[in-house]
This record gives sequence, C-alpha cells and structure tokens, in this order.
Amino acid sequence: MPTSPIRLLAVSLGIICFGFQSLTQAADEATPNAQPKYNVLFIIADDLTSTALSCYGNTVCETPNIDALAERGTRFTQAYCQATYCGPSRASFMSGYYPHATGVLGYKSPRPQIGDRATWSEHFKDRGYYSARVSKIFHMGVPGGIESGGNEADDARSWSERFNSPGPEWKAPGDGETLERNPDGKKPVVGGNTFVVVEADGDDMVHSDGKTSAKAVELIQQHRDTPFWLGVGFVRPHVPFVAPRAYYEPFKPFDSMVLPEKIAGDWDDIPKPGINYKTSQNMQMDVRRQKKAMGGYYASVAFMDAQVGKVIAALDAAGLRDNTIVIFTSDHGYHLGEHDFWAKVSLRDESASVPLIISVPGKQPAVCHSLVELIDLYPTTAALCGMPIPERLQGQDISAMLDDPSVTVREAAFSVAPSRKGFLLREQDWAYLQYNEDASGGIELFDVRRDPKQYNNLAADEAYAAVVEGFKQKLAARLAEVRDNDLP
Ligand SMILES: [Ca+2]
Repeated sequence: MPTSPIRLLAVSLGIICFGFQSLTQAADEATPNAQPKYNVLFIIADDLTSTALSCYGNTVCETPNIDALAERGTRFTQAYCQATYCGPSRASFMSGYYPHATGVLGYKSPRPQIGDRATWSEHFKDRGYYSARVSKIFHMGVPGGIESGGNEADDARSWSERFNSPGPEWKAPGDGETLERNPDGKKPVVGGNTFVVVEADGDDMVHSDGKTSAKAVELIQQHRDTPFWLGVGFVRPHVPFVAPRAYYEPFKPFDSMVLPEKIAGDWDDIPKPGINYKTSQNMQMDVRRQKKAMGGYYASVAFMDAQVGKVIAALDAAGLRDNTIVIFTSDHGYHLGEHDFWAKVSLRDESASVPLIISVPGKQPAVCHSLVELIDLYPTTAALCGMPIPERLQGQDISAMLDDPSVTVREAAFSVAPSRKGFLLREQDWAYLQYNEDASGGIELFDVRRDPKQYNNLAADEAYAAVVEGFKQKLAARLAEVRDNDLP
C-alpha cells in the first residue's frame, strides 16, 4: 500500500501527540493530579459482618490476612450497604445506582434498567482494562447457584472474561448437621438458604472459595503486564457453613462460643417488620445450636480469610502491590444472635454495615469513621485511576478520605430492606429505621452514641417527636433524590 498523505498526516500527528503526551506526563508528575494507571483488585465476601473480623475487634475469630490488608490501607468503621441482602446490594454497587433508582429490589441483573450505561467494571473495560470476575460479583444463589455453576444474575458485558467456581457446598463429604428447624435432630443435611454446618473432609480446593482463590492467583499472574479490574467473589461465610475441618479447631468445643447478651423484653418496642426474618425462635435453635451456628460461621470466615491471603500473596509475588488498589468488603452484614436475630435483611448495624478496607499504593494506613456507602466504590476508583466519573452515578467520590480520614461526604448513609419495605438513615448520632414509605409499618429510632447496640427504641417517646419528624422528612427527600436520575 502506497503511503497516502492521510497516513503521513496521521504519523506526524502521532509524533506530535507522543511529544505532547511526554510533556503532559512530565507536568502530571509535578502536580498532585498525577494519575498512575492502577489495577483494581476487588475482593468481596458474602454475608460477612465486620464484627466477625479481628481487625474490627473480634477476639475469637482471627482473620490475619484481612487484618494485614487493614494495616496497609484505610479501614472504614461506618460503611453501609445499599440493601441488606445479596441481589439488590450487588446490583447497586456494580451499576452505581440505588435500588430505588433501578427498581432492582430482588435477585436480578440491573442491565435491563441501565441499558448501555457502563457498570463499574465495564467503565474500566471501556478504557482498556482487562476486566474479569471470579465467582459471585453480581447475584448468584448460594448454595444452589454454586452447586450448578451457572452465571445466574450476572451481566456478560461487564467482563472481558468471567469464571464460575462450582463447589459441593452442603453436599461436601464430612460431618454435617442441619441446625435450623430441626429440633429433634432427625432432618438430614439439606440445601437451600438454611443454617447447616459441615466440617468437611479434604483441603481448601474441595470448595468453591478454594477454586476461586486459585483462579484469581492464575489471572493475576497472567495479567501482570496489563491494567486489570479483577473481582474476586467469595461465597463464605454465607450459609451453608462449610469449611475444611482444620478451620473449626479454634472454635471447639462449640459450647465455648459466647452468644450476645439476651435482654428480657427486647422485642417489646420493635415493630413487627423490624423483627428479623430469621430468629432463634422461628429457626427453633436452642442455645447449643446457636453456639454451633456461631462456630460454623467463624470457621467459614477463617476459611475465607485464608483464601484472601492467597490472592494478596499472588499480588505481592507478581510485584503488583505498588500499582494495585485493593478493596475488601461484603455485600451486607449479618446477625449472629444479637436480639436473637440471625442472618441478614435487618437494618440494624450488624446487618446494614459492612467491613470496608481500601488500600491504595503510597497512602498512609488509617482508620476512617466517616459515613460511606458501597455505591461510592465505582466513582472513587474511577477518580483514583484518573478516569472520568460519569455524572449519572449516585455514589460519592470518597478518595479524599484516603489522604485525610477526617473528610466527610454525607450526613447520613442510606440503606433499604425491600422485602420488609424498610429504610435506614444512619447518621453519626442516630439510626432511623422506617417501615413503608408512609411509616405505616412502624419506626425505630436509636441514639447510637448512648445505645450502640440499639436496644432502646425512642420513636414513641414524646421527647423525640421532633427528631422523628425531621427524619421522616429527610427520608422522603432522600428517596425523591434517588428517584431523580437519568434512567428511563
Ligand atoms: Ca449476601
């Protein structure tokens, strides 16, 4: 092909642009706006309460690998999910919209609602990143979807490649027991969203999360020379509580587990939708079973923590720690017997808050008490990587907190429990829970400075009528703001 004038022009422009790029790079290096192209390693556990991690104060369940990440990053003490169960929480932080903006309140992909708007990983993929997920990032049913190894509510266009990690879950060989609704002990080990504990034979690789960490290690090695956005989704400690036997050792005998304090009349001031969908009573779990549930949960956490360690070790071995943002979190929290509640859905802190650690190369380790949300991760990582933040995104860029943990971006975190028509506004001093948009399902108000465990509902107390009225208005305004968006 003869060299055309257009081609010559393109080549000369290329030379000019290259020169210009070198100049701007030199200028960038001299300014605080210099933006290296970081990788993003996003690690998410399933159904993990921060209270089970030693870096968040648990003295029984040790999580050395997550703790080590916290020591190098910013650990957030007041991070909140946008919905207190898997489907809507994951659809929210991946799409960048609140559940009441997309209407994804259940176990669906947000794609039909967002059309061709880029999800979090897609935003990076569109800018030349290799984008991949291993296992559960969008919703997958656990254990069913993990047993079958399907894509479930995943979104194909978010990824360059995607990998599932099928595992035996409750069918893993070992010693299993169904704790839930099994008072006479005659029920065998069962599947589904049920409290089952399996002390499993064999090693980590028998299980989904063992396979997930191995695949993540492989991808880090393969893609060390290209920018990547890698989502690593562990399914533990979601039920069934299944882990190799060795992980149970620190928690045996299960009878040694200490349950949260039980207070007489605790439920008397809780409106009906505020009583969680799983309780010691309706699960028919006596104290022995409750303690074993706690031990099984902790063993699952310890197993998941070990997988986190393998992935981070691979990052170090590949020499990528200095150009990789590492995030660790969960899709929502979990009750382990507080108020005799178990599992998720509740809008109390144990269930609505999440562990969140963000480690950015070159930043000082810190603990940040500002209110942040999982929906902030998309705009924050975009900012850290020097990418545009799409105006439509409903989260905030919290990257300034990584330089100065006293920075704040919001007065209240916002979360929802769609199955209970529940809404949470969580301020530094108050937790306000309302059921139904017109509050007809009831209200809970807690002075969390004086009552951090949320025992004393002040909503019916005349002395707090003005506070309650103020929150009603703030919630209505918040919902209106969420619904005012660019979606059709
Ligand atoms: Ca979950």
